[in-house]
Amino acid sequence: MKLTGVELRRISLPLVSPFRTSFGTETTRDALLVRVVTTEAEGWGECVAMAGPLYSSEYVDAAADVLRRFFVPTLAAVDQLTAVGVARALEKFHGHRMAKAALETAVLDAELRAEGRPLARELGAVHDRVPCGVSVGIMPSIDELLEAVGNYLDEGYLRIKLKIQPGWDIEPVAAVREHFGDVLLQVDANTAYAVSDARHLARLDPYNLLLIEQPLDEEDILGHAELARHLKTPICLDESITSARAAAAAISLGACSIINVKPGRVGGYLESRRIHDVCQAHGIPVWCGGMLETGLGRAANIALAALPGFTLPGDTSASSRYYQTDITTPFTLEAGHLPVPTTPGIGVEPLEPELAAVTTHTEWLKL
Ligand code: NPG
Repeated sequence: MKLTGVELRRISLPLVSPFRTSFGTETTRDALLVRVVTTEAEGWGECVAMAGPLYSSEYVDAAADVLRRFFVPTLAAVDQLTAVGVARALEKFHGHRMAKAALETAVLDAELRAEGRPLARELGAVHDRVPCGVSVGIMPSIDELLEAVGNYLDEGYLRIKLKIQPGWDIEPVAAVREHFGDVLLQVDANTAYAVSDARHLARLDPYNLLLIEQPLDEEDILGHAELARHLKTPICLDESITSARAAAAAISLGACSIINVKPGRVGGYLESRRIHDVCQAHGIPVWCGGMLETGLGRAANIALAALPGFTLPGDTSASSRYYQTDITTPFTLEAGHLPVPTTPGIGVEPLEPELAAVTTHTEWLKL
């Protein structure tokens, strides 16, 4: 397979409701899609970088720039291009994992389409549907939070994740527990706390949470290990886990007992599978995170979430949780689950009119 052209497409989709976290409020998803054209087939990838470097150091304009200036020209020079060869070809470039993931996914999609193989089969999926959770942002009031959680539970979501930050933590958790009984519940701090908050965070212990996600800074592995000694609530890492090597180190240092796998954060689906394998070998449960993906990214995430070690519901919600109109055939929840795509590649394609309606810029990279 040889790369013959690459399209970078910027899209802007309004969210059905604002999504507030400790690092900011999103009202629109400005995403970057990558379409590769090869001698064998075409493929799509979605870059999950956000508009600003607030969740991590990556941001969407930088992703487009590094793809255009470095990654695409490097891949264009590879004669026998394969999906597994993408990471090797781009290894000399440091970081930019979200950009690498988008490009690798597009090449993987093209390769699997050419061979007629679905991504789920390729990764080693064992389920044909996956259980879904939903991530609930920081709300203006407890009443609004309870209303939002109630609506999601009515829709069938099997697990609730609450975003927390100092000043919005014990009270919302207590309110949701009191109101909705023993629903599967977890919290996500997105690095908003310090080790010195250990005693405060231990006040979450009585609420029987599945996990607390990324309480401390992404580089503070030892801090998480220290915090784990003070909390009964299991610690899950997200931002800190950028590779299978990072996962192995965090596990052996006792920094986490659960890991959130986000393909964009770790450089793609192939590295995600390696993290899954490392975790499975250590008896560490994993679950699939989300970054407000469109149907394109969602389809591939669902394939990953169907691997055997993904034993907790993921942030793999239905299209309607994010967007009025998705750019693919919408994913709809059935009894709290989403179906794993079964057709070749990532198993979905953008719908032309829907994609055109949200496209803000298209750039064709000549090779
Ligand atoms: O359902 O896609 C989703 C959102 C899940 O909470 C979610 N994502 O920190 O995990 C996170 C958070 C996020 C959203 C991170 C957007 C970065 C960008």
